[in-house]
Amino acid sequence: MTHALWFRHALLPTGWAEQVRLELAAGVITSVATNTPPQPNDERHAIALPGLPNLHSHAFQRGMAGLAEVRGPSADSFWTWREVMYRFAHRIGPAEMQSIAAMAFVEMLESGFTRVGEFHYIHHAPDGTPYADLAEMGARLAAAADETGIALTLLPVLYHCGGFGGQPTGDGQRRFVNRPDLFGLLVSASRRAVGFLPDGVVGVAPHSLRAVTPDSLSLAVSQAQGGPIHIHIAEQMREVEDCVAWSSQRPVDWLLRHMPVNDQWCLVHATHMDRCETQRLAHSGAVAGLCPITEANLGDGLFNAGDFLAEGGRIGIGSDSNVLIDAAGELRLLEYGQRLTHRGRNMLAMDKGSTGRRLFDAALAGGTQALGQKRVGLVPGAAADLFSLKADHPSLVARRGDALLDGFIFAGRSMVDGVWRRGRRVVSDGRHHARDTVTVRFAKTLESLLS
Ligand code: NGQ
Ligand code: ZN
Repeated sequence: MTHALWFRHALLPTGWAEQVRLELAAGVITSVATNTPPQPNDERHAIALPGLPNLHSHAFQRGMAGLAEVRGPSADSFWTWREVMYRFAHRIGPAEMQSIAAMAFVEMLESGFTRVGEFHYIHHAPDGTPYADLAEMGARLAAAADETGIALTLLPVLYHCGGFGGQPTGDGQRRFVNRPDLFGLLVSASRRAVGFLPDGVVGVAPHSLRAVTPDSLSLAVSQAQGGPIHIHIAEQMREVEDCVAWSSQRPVDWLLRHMPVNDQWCLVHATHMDRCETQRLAHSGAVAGLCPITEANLGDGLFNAGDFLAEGGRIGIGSDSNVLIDAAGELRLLEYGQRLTHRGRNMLAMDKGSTGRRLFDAALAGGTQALGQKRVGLVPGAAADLFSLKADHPSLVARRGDALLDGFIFAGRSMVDGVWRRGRRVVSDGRHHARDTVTVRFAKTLESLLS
């Protein structure tokens, strides 16, 4: 079936264009015409942007958003948050996983994300026994993606140590643990689980240098089969210190020396790097997966984005803990963190360029690479994954070109109008078509989990 979308303004890979007509067939863009009037049956909208990739999510954590903001008996930190998170993780069965993930995916689509990378590690039943289908929980993420329409890159996690140097895992980690030599079975089960989704991708995710050994890291990487390889790294100073104590090297330094880090890789957070690590990571071709809202919420520290981008580094954004799902908000906080530390403005823009445009372009390109997509954006051959903005929003009126992106990222809320995934409209007037049913089911799920 062929149909066409027409936009007054659209951001193409070549830049902003006017009166843009996209012809679609079977969910894919077949032609892009500019300076062309709409035809009688075309759907007409104001401003089109390519859908953004959300390169790092733990969907289940959406169910505990706002529930870890109470001070505990000792100094609160990332590590005390992790205890709260583990307790929550232990209550989630397959049905709860699907319900919570669907809620998170609805919100992602409503904010302009059209693909999500699920860094997925709750593999087994609460007592640690594998489900009959090793990838049962991953299959529930795939079902939630199918229900909501978001594109999925599933990243099954290898987790088998509780700290550097092969320390044993704790009881709170029993649902995550797999034998490294059997990790390939989980990856193939994950491929089967995702197989029915249009343009589903499977990669691998050694959880962190804390959770694997050098040998098992190599084993995990060998299962990637050309797909993406994601790892959490250097998020907290304690991890940096423990890594130095174990190897005399900082985490990113260690990884760059011991692994073939290239454009298949995504280093999530990479918050704590010295100058030399920053340069080497930038030159490796890997993506730094930044999650500014979660990194702020967890007290991680600030990524040195200015130096990293100046060295040609690639970045993308992720919603990670899903404490707040907001694509524009991630980009805004990324820039604001730099402004607050360096006491300047327009820190991440190119010379004389728009900050919003730089952030958007970087997150689109980096996220695309990190999630193993081949062709994205408003070009023939790409899936029709895009969103539109409300042209009558007070921060968008009377603007064109990059000023629209600056308005979207810095000056508004609820600006997303429509969202299309593989040409199918899943969000209208800012609301996902399944929002009501997904919300009702999510509320029931939380009633039982929190009671
Ligand atoms: C996670 N999240 O796997 O969900 C982690 C916490 C850990 C973030 N790092 C657990 N943001 O790193 O050990
Ligand atoms: Zn994470």
